[in-house]
Amino acid sequence: MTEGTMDGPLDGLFCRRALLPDGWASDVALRFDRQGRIAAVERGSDGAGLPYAAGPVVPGMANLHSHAFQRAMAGLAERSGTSDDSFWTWRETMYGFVRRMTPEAVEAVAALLYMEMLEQGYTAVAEFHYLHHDADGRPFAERAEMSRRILAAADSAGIGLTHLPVLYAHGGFGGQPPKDGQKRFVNDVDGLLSIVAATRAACGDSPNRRVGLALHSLRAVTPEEMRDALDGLDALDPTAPVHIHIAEQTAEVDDGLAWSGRRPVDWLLGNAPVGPRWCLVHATHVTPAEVTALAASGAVAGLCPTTEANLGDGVFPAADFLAQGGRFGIGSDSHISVSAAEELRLLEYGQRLVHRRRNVLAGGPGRSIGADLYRAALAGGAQALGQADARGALAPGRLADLVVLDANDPKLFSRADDVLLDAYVFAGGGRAVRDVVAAGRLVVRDGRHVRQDGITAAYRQAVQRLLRDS
Ligand code: NGQ
Ligand code: ZN
Repeated sequence: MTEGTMDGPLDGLFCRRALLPDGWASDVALRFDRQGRIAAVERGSDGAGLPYAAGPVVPGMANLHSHAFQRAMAGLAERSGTSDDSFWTWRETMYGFVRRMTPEAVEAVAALLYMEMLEQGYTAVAEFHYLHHDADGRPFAERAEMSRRILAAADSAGIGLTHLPVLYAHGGFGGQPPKDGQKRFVNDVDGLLSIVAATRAACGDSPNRRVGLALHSLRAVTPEEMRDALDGLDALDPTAPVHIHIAEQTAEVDDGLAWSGRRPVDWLLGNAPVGPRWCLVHATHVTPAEVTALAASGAVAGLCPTTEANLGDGVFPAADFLAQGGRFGIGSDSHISVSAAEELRLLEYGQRLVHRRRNVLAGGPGRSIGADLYRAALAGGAQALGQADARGALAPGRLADLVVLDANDPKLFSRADDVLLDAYVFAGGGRAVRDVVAAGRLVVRDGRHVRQDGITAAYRQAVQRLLRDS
């Protein structure tokens, strides 16, 4: 960003080059309204009176899957425990860690995370929020206390938020009782719906906030609870997004088969109104028939390649899914890595390793993989956040969420347009993010969040306390 207002809402931005819905365009003036939306897009403008973007401008990415508190344990579960460390032993570590989280810590950790997301090209996040209660598993005096902390963190970082209070009622398929490590997560349907309602009230009518609901997994809810929760959500907002963890681990698929005779994705598609409102997170283990049915449903596949690699999940058959018109978006989930470029890169690399080919996920011959993946994840991410028409594109009526790339970064230098996006995704990464505007506000300038010092200091304090009290 060059001249112009640096703080507070911007009136707009002049872009020498910008990625618009119909392709790259030159000399684009974006004008913003007071709510942080794009009011007008003028091509061939002279940019008079507007601040100039210091590099090529692309829409900001939505991060469709986050457990914010897990940011504070990133890197603490990378030490071999037994000879058979797995997703399930990682989960025990996570349960141990979650015991120490206070509302203050959740807010400080989430604020740092959301700041990092902005610095790494994400302008909005869907928070899959299941840490509801105090350390003894008792609801806080205000049941939505933890959700409010997430909202406060999003406000202080200035990121867009779709908040998804999670229904977590059981410890395994068939209504098994929750385990001790899960007690902070547990609500009945009414308890959860009251958190959804309170969070909706707290968000007011901000276009930069959305509230939906998540079902933790088919392990954690019975079919009756699922139906009741969806009915309750529909009564509040029949278009609100619905997310679920679905088939991340082979043991989960085996348990699902033992429970119902059907695999998790197959069961869900047969027993729930899965459609474009839905996001199926980690649909990793799917048969070709499930891939076809999932693509046809219009739901978004929520892919979190760095976490799925970190946890040893497996590889989602992305090539088959995309070939059938499947929609996807990306999430940083456990936040072992927080980088939009890295998720897209690993998504493609997983397919290259499996298929032993290059350039697997391109939309057709001669197309740029990085640019195709970026565009697809913009659309899928916005849809998963319940904001298909409100985010993900530089167009009138959409939120003014955008990333100014650093064309002088050596990895991007002398590349343009889609080739520049390839360089960003495969070679440049987060260092190539220069300035970020979220809902019309400049939140990252020259690679640094405008509130970096205060947010980082609060995080340091919170983490020191967390680790000291362990
Ligand atoms: C979670 N995370 O809820 O944080 C899960 C692990 C579970 C991922 N699936 C716990 N990556 O699925 O039971
Ligand atoms: Zn998750």
